[in-house]
Amino acid sequence: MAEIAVDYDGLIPNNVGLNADPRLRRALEQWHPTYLDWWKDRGPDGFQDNLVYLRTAVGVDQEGWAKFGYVRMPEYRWGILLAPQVEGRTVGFGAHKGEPAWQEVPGEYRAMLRRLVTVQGDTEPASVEQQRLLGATAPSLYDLRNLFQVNVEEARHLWAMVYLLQKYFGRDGREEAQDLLRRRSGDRDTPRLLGAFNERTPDWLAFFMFTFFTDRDGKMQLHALAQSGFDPLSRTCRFMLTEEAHHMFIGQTGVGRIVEATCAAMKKAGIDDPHNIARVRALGVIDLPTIQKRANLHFSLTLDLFGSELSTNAANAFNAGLKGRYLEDQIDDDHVLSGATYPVLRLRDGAVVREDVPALAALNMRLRDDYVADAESGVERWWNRIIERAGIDFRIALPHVAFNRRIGEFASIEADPAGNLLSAEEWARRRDDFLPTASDNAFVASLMRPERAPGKFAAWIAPPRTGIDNKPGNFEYVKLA
Ligand code: BYC
Repeated sequence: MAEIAVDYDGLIPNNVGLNADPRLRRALEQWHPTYLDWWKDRGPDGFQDNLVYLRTAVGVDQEGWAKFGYVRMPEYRWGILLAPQVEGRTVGFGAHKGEPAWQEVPGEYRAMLRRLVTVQGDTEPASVEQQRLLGATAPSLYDLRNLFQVNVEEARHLWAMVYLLQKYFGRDGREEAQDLLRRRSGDRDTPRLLGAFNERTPDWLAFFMFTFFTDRDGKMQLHALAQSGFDPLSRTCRFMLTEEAHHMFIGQTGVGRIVEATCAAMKKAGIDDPHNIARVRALGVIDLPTIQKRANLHFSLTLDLFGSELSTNAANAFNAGLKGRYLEDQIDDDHVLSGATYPVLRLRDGAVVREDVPALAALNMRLRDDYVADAESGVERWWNRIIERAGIDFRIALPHVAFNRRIGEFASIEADPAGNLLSAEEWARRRDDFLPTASDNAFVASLMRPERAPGKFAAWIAPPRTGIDNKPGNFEYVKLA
């Protein structure tokens, strides 16, 4: 099948042939004004009239898919872009393995597929809402621009899911698309669908932790959906992953730069003990134990996004060929998993034990294990290496999966970061050693003052190694005038 070239001229840039599909175009054009109202109301607070140096997707080739330039955010070209169709692609796993990939929704799986697309779609605007107040306290123009880049691209990911809903799910798809703009992160009556997307992102440390940990869940889930036998979903997610990589880069370098500023200030002041929190804070940088507590919080909140240890939803989605495993097409097995088992951590008689369970039921945990390995390697390579190089005796470590959980097996118990089970009293007594306290958060908040001169950075965060699009250090990423 010939590829449809990217149409960049119309209201909605796309490579899905929107001009030849008037019904879909009308549905999207009707959705657009409500979307813009949502963006103005719940998107970044302020800065809507400022020129921001953003990248915009203009193609789907590996090379040269984006261009950089100054745009006002409401004028950003949110487009619908799918990765190129793979000739002769087949369903790669489950009961339909080997059959041609679906170009239309398979009737028997309609509800399940709509649910997956809706849940994925719901997270995208949720994250924009969570981050909407951060612009006021950006530690530099570089960071301000990165925040807005993440925001416009998460909003484009909303467009990507809305396209699928409106193109393939008729009337109820259009209703779901409206509801995606109606729910609100943290709202008591109409909250977002998944727990972590109703939490606050109150400061820049939270933003960087979120983009490191929670966007990485996005990466894993998008990879699993990119394996889908429903080809339009697969192609959509493959292109979204191209953008997602930069969001995680912002998180890992963001926390890395905070760690770097802390280590440099400690060395300069001759402080060897990272646990001397009062002295470190007096230098105007964030102490490493507080960074560890924030990592404990964001990691455990994000683990909840993988669902329960044993899940029939996950087994059904796999059997149906709708949601695969991470890098399914590179795994060497039968891709059906009928007799296979997988080891899962469970709670048995008050103890955490590893138990072999049917692999189909354990797919959420398999994806979560891949996630944990990916996050762990990021922590080592980006954060701990910086601390090590500074010669400071401290390591950031990810907590045990039983720590601070609200979903699944461990929601009913308390555990310390090493995975030792604690009584409710002991948890209450020691909680503040593990998770950020009100006074930790107040200290971080006290540092959040905007730095708006080009090339200048707040003292608690080091400048990046290189600029965006190779721009020089004093580049004006956001024109504030
Ligand atoms: N909060 O069978 P179970 C991203 C519900 S992030 C509330 O274990 P399942 C991004 C569950 O819905 C990636 N409810 O779960 C990142 C189910 O309800 P029903 C987003 C929860 O279905 C940063 C029941 O509990 N994409 O892209 O196997 C910025 C039983 O659960 C939660 C996806 O998640 C929770 N945490 O797995 C921007 C992919 N967990 O059906 C964007 C699409 C579970 O009984 N979603 N429940 O009413 C999915 O694949 C699955 O829905 C989940 C849950 C993995 C989320």
